[in-house]
Amino acid sequence: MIYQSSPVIKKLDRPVLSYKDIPYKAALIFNAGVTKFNGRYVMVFRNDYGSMEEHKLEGTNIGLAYSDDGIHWDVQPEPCFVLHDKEIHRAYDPRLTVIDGRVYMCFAIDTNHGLRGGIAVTDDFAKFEILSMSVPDNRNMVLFPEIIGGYYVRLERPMPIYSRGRDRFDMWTSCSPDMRFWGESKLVMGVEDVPFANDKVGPGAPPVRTEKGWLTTFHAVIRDNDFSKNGWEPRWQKQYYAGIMLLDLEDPSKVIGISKEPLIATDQAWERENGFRCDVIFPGGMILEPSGEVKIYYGASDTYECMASADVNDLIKLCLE
Ligand code: BMA
Repeated sequence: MIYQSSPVIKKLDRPVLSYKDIPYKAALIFNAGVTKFNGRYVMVFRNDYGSMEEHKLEGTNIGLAYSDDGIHWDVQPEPCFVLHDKEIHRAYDPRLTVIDGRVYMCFAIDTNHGLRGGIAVTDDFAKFEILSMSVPDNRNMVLFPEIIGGYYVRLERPMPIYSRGRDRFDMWTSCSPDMRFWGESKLVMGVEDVPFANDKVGPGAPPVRTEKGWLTTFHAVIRDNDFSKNGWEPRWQKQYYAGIMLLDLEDPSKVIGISKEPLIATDQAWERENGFRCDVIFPGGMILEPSGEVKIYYGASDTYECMASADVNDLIKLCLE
């Protein structure tokens, strides 16, 4: 990768979850959502199942795991969420936010008529009620954990065609009185605002409240036509980094500060080698512990789920420098 992880980041010496930990058919385990619920850590993770050896994928489901420390995970015997019918191919990249004691899950959906973003609610991870599904060309939705100014608020990444044939996707907010009807959309951050992106920027993990503002990760993508084979596919020309930013507590469409350099890059062997798409960091979970430690969960190379930690004040400093 062009950049390295920030010195404030401490990575674990192994992924927190990989296909070897899954008691059912599994291959690529990544892009998980994580939260604390009823006294435990909960993770929902993307499982693109198939054969690691043959580099063949057959389908996608969303698995469930619990943990007492956020590091060692107890994977449940069955996937917890699958969407598949004549219209819908799959749901993936789940994000979790607890609001008023209920767990909301945002996810991306591939359909015959485009990519959509969905929101479901659950109280037990056994039954999910789908509350909304967007029109096509929007995804990477994450919900704020509080009602702000009377509304639920989400970050999202629509996929407009203004860039004429090239990806150039930016981060937006929308709000809703009921999780079903979404509007009042505002641009939060464009690709041009991030020094380590030339292709797209989008939400990462659901934001956490700090005294200085909403602290939130994002993904930032550099595309370079000179990059060639780097993973299972003949060509993979993008590098995905995690960045960190602060948003205004009362109006989260207002940016207070954005890190000038990436927060997390791939630098460990299991993040860089033999992955489906190497050089991809995709943050999806963030937990602020009472001690000030921030646990950040991210998919690495679209193959493993990993965790890193940092001190909340160091993260805030990176946004304000
Ligand atoms: C994005 C999404 C993510 C994935 C990333 C890198 O567009 O599909 O699920 O991690 O690409 O492949």
